[in-house]
Amino acid sequence: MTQQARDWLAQARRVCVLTGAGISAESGVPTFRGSGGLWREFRAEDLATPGAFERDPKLVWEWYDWRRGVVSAARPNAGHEALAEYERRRPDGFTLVTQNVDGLHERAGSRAVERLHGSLWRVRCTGCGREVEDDRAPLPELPPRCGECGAMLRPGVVWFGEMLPEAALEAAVAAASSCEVMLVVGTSAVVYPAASLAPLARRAGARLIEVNVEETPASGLADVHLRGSAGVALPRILL
Ligand code: BJW
Ligand code: ZN
Repeated sequence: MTQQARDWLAQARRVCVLTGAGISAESGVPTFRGSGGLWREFRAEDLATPGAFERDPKLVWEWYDWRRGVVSAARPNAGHEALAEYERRRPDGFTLVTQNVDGLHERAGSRAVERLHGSLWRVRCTGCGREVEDDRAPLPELPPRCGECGAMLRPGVVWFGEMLPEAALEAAVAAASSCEVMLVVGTSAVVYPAASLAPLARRAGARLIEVNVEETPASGLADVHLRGSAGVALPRILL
């Protein structure tokens, strides 16, 4: 199985990778679902919504501020690094699509990253719409306020019911529908439209490789399912 995946990844001219929270688990960043997927008594579905932010912006910001702290103390792991090294060796025809907002792919050196769900490190004004980078953790005041107009800021991420950034989604769909090999890593494959990318690639004729510690709805579609951690499996199949 591992050898088959290695051969496909070594030979393909166009490769698309989709990552989820599981790739950052070995960096100590909690996933959303499964064990360790809770913050206090809340699930992601309780907090990652516009309604939750309207009801209790301070609570939602406390969650993001906590996560920003966890990620700023974390480092990219062998899985992030293997993807960055693979891209350095063959930069043409490579697209890394991530649902993650932690920035660990970028910190590992990945270049062609399409972020479907925004970034923990961007904040957007709910008043004037200005969006800026802010890497302070913890933030000095919760909820933080806009330096221009004084309105409340919100995290620069995509919540349930919100549209994904159009350019990133278009690039992801283009990469998934034209790749020869799609590698799906550390995602529960239940959140749309990201979850539709693997079936799309499969329908367009791509080989599908899944790396996950568990079975997911994408496992049934996969030509090769490597059941194990990303930090161990990715260096083996990519380098
Ligand atoms: C390891 C490992 C190790 C662990 N190694 N593996 C079609 C059908 C049904 C519903 C919809 C649909 N289209 C749209 C929807 C609605 C909704 C949706 O998908 N709902 C479903 C949950 C039912 N989607 C949306 O609302 C999206 N917007 C949209 O579609 O707009 C248009 C529209 C609007 C309204 C109606 C219809 C259309 C937006 C989705 C935004 C998701 N946002 C979040 C939060 C981002 C900000 C933040 O981080 O706080 O994104 S939710 C959360 O889930 C986060 C993640 O990116 C996302 C996916 O999670 P992921 O990455 O898969 O993590 P986990 O924890 O679920 O899984 C970890 C995996 O790793 C597990 O499998 C482990 O086994 C594995 N693992 N350790 C390898 N070491
Ligand atoms: Zn403002």
